[in-house]
Amino acid sequence: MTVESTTARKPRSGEAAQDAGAGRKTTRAAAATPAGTAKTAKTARSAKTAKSAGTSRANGTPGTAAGGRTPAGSRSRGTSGTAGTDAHGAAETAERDDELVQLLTPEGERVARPDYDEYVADLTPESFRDLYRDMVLTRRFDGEATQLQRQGELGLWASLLGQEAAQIGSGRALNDDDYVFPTYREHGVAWCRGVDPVNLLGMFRGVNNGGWDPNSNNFHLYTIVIGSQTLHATGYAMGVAKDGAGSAVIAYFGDGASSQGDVAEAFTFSAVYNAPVVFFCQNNQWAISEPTERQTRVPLYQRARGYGFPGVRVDGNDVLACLAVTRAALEHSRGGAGPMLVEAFTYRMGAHTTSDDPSKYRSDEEREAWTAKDPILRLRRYLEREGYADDAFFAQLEEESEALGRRVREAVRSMPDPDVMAIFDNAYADGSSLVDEERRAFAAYQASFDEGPDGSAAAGAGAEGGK
Ligand SMILES: Cc1ncc(C[n+]2csc(CCOP(=O)(O)OP(=O)(O)O)c2C)c(N)n1
Repeated sequence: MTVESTTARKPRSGEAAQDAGAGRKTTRAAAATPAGTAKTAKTARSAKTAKSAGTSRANGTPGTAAGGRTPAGSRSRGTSGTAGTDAHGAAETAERDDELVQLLTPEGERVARPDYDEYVADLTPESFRDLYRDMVLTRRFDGEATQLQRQGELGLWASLLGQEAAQIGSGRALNDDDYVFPTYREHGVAWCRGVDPVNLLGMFRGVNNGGWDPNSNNFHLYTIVIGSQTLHATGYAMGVAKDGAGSAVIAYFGDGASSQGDVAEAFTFSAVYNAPVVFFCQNNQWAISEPTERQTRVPLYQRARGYGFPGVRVDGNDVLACLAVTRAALEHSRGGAGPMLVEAFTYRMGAHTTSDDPSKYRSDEEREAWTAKDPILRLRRYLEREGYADDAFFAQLEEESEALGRRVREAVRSMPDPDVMAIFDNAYADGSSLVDEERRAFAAYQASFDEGPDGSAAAGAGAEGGK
């Protein structure tokens, strides 16, 4: 296998980082430092130093604990869960993990991380409010979709409840020209990319196969086959590198998907081809009913090392840490240093999908413990502690949230049914005689609903016949 050149491409000068505010970009060094981060900003290195520090550690790992401080509240590092153990050990493992990057505690206190602080030193009080707003509206949209499924308006819904920080933090770390390959649960990332949430629902209602143009927002269509999008992302990133585009690609996947062969292949290829791809694993600890510790003997982020690229574990319920770590990882990949794995350690508070019942395999205590670490509550506590948001802000956001809910409900109920024959038109770009035959057979089958057994028009077969 040929290994492509590993010469590091210099980051573009004046490289802009996307601000937490929708669609805006700010040059990180030029942005104001919020009061809340003033003390940590003192330790921030210059942008140039920060960039090299972010990528030049012995193992090339941006900001792993090698040079960083132990996050407050973390305990000494334990051994990893062993496959097949009886207790749900994965959660324990992360809680004891010194390498978990955390910038905000569950109580909303800012924790200093000299190796990552500079990546969020540009955030203003407004940026923090924007991150909060993103998470609240995403949760509202998600809750609305769950209710719509319960009312029979959607066939299925995969809720992101509890994963808002991982998605908004990473989504807001992206530049406009980066490209995203999601799974089926990335509603918060879609929000950050400017995809209209209503468009996410068409596939779940069964009226289309996607609902948005991937190239309009650099956000690929949802992928149901778990893990396969990591290969698509790798191939795309290899193309990006060949084009010298200077952007990065990010592939989202879950802890369960990390057991798929596709993910292993994506890791191998991206490493040897030095592809600018960030693998963002949301470890929500359950692959439907299968807990993480039945799938791995080591924390997932450590797997990257075996493939020859860095991995880092971030507190996935801490939006600030997710933003910082993803920015660092994207800079690493854009800078020509190859792939990187980010494991966002989080928790799926709801069911896997609306057709799942987690009470069959998961304890109430576990969910309650994670409810206390709610990502939205955590940022709200920080906003209040720092005086970044007042009652008027929260009230206005509540109104905005209600309006979004109304818009989503109305839009879903008025989605037109698709033409049932359209599926045949979308099978091949240039058509196929076999599909033509199937189209004819299906049309005849549809028509049979309008006829009685003897071929005469069936009583009561009206306009709805065949639908
Ligand atoms: C290749 C493949 N095998 C099995 C499935 C069925 N399946 C759908 S979701 C899922 C679990 C995925 O868990 P994880 O990757 O942790 O992501 P999560 O849904 O928890 O976000 C499985 C096995 C599938 N969609 N694709």
